[in-house]
Amino acid sequence: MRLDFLSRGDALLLVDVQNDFCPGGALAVPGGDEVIPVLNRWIRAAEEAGIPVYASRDWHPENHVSFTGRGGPWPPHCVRGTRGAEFHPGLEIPGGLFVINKATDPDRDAYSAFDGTGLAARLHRSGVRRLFVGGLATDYCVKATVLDALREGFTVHVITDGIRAVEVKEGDGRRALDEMSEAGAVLAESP
Ligand code: VGL
Ligand code: ZN
Repeated sequence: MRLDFLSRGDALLLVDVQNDFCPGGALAVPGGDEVIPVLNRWIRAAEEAGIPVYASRDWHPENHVSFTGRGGPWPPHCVRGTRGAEFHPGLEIPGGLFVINKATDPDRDAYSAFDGTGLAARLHRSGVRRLFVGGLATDYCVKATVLDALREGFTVHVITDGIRAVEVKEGDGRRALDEMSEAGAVLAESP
């Protein structure tokens, strides 16, 4: 794949490509693992272009407020230090990957990779202006991350073949794409 439009000031941001969001995981996103070969091509392209790769992970304590046991909407998932919280083993993690742990506070959920992580400052400081975003899930953490990135002033490209939706309600994925597009994100399939 030719991705030679990647250049200085760009970064790849992978959202929550973790075992628990893939088939067999605690909060499996339908077809979640299908993003992996797509995102691996982007990782290789980023390495070739010399642009940084960031990867967020949902990193909950075991008593997290989003879990059903505490009245939250989700089954326990991505408990820090467990296999479910690890990046999917098929993801070809590059050397020098920047890892962002999020939703680590037991009493507060955080869908966006920018929420409470210091990511925006880090990206600005590194001279990043444009983000290419893929991962899981379209209608939760990808959407929240993309909307925050736009608010923070980044140009944002959503890799539409590198995301999958939970679809608690049918159409949630489509609606999330519309929302991201209306907010100013560029939606584009991998070339
Ligand atoms: C996510 C539900 C709960 C996500 C995280 O990464 O999209 N979804 N926690
Ligand atoms: Zn979560």
